[in-house]
Amino acid sequence: MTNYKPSLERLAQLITLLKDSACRRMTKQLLGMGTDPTQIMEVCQKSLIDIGRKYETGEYFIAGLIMAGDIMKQIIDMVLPHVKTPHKPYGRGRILIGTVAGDIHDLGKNMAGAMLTTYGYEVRDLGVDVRPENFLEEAAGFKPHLVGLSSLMTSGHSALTQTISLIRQNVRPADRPVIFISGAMIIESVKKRSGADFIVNNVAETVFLCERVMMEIQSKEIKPDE
Ligand code: B12
Repeated sequence: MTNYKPSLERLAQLITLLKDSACRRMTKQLLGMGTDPTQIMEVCQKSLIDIGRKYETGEYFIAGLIMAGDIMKQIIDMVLPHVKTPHKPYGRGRILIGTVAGDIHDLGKNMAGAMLTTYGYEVRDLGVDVRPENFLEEAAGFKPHLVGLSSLMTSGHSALTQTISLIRQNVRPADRPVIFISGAMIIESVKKRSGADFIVNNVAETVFLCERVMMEIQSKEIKPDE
């Protein structure tokens, strides 16, 4: 078998070809060379989008999606211990996450949740196929600073809207969390319609948004003469 030089491009090809053991080997080599773990995660995300297209065009079947999910999980498990946080987080932010009703995709959510935990956030993950009422119940009890809703299918957009309006209507304004949404089919018009505050497209953006929100909250809590 040809021996390729380890590279992110080659990893992307291997993921798209669903070569699981080669993916593990390549990830190990890349990490050994000091490759930034978030770059590896971005490659995974892009390759999974390609795999999704192959599924759409009939080149891959559902088994391909399942294998892709499995490869992705293995890579995430290898990569996470290598993530270094650049500084102390802005306070210990509380973040509630979950995949909306009718949707069982969880790789992106898990990856984002694990990354935020690594950054020092208190993450409560409600899992997949979460009904709007469950999000509300947890939002009322856990009092998160941020709520992250994952939805990968167009059919999940109404669940996003329902979840957000239920939280907005029932959580008192002082405890109002910042709500962000994420997933393959999320575009600006979905954000507008659902009433979400932000869209995030990848782990780096998610961490950046949470840091920004916590920094703003903290600066309001600290009085100028303290
Ligand atoms: C892997 C996969 C699966 C796996 C999921 C395994 C798992 N444990 O998650 C399995 C095989 C189970 C699956 C099933 C199905 N799938 Co699927 N799947 C995919 C695929 C290829 C990749 C998704 C993925 O994991 N991406 C990688 C992650 C890292 O990216 P991400 O989710 O976008 O997350 C990133 C950011 O958005 C952000 N983020 C994401 N979520 C969150 C959440 C929070 C809280 C935060 C903070 C951040 C954050 O951080 C992440 C990292 O950067 C996509 C293709 C695509 N374009 O996405 C199709 C795709 C989503 N699936 C699709 C479909 C149709 C299905 C099925 C209906 C197929 C079927 N006939 O049964 C079922 C749905 C079952 C259900 N009810 O949910 C369609 C949806 C199309 C549409 N218009 O709605 C897609 C787009 C494929 C396609 N192009 O047709 N699928």
